[in-house]
Amino acid sequence: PTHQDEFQSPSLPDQVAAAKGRYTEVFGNPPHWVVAAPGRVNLIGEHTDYNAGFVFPLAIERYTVIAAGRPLKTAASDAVRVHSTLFDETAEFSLSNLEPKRRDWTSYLRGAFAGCIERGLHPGTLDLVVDSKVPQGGGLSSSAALEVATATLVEAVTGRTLDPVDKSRLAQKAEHEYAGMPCGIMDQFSSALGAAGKLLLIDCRTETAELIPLDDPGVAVLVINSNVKHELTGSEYPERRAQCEQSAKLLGAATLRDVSSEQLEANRAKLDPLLYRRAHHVVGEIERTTRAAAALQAGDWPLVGELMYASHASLRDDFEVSCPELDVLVEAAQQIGAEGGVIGARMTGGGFGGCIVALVRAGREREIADRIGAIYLERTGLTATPFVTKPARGAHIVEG
Ligand code: GAF
Repeated sequence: PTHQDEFQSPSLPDQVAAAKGRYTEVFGNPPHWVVAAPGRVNLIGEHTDYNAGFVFPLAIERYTVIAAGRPLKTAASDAVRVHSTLFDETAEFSLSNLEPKRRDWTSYLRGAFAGCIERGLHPGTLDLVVDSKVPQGGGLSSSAALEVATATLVEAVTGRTLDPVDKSRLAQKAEHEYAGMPCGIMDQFSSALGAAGKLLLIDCRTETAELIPLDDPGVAVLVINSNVKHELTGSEYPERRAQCEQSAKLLGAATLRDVSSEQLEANRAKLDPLLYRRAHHVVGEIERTTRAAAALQAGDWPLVGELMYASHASLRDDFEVSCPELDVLVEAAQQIGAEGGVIGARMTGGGFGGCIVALVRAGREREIADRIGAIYLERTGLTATPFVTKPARGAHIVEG
């Protein structure tokens, strides 16, 4: 089985040892620095970040690790060689010509290096090995993990420290300009600022977060990958973003964060039915997110569950970013229900495939995952990949 089939969290020390081993094989000497940055799963608050709203994610115990060192032979002072264990290939680029328009897997690295250099942190020539346990295309922010890991590596190499919020902005800009994806701040922020045992209630207007413990020993986080990624043109995300901005404008507000449910209803006539549904999702989702954070802190699990299911329904019906496979997974979870140990479930991330996140009763994770997997297989013919995680530590320097 590949790492994507691991139900429990993979060991970070083992991953670090493997990445170092690979570095030595590929480049002929051991690495000097090792850094790690996690993926994330969002508990609730979807498509709210670019509307200046709230999101409520946790970093997951699945890391992108970079091992790095200086080249053995004197290379050009700006040359970077990077070996990917996923693609089993080594690419090269120059720090003096980072080429924002070239789109390939090195975009995330090139974009993050550019942001660091802009801030006066120049790492100089490097050899790198990148190894990731964050499933690709699963909506768990594998790209943010790579951007944030790269910026963290530059901190290690230069001995300087970036403000972590600025680091997430730099990584977000890499995603915009080098990967061509106009994302919000959630994914990079979660990877940079994640904390063990804590959820992050991020206010995307002020770019500040409240750390909220997930410390009920009776509750566990279960993530289930649908293993589908719908091949869309890629225009859906920017299109949703534009529709949100358009609705805010028609409502006379700077952002949808500034619109309450009451205001939206009172001004419904100003929006066509499609824009109304988009705005209805965002305005409702921002409210659900702060309510869910309060309910979680109060240990009101039935309410947290109800808000998660409502979030899913809203993403499916009003925002239209779910897909049949995600709907089947959430329906299966809901069918098993509280009696079967499921607190709540919803799609997580941008949508159109990827994962669902469920809160379940601790001790029943495997049994619940198996039951959902069986229903999923029966209804779609597909195999889902489940795993459990606790909120994980954010990006950090491991060695060097
Ligand atoms: C993607 C984006 F990158 C995030 O910024 C966020 O908008 C999310 O989709 C939807 O909540 O992960």
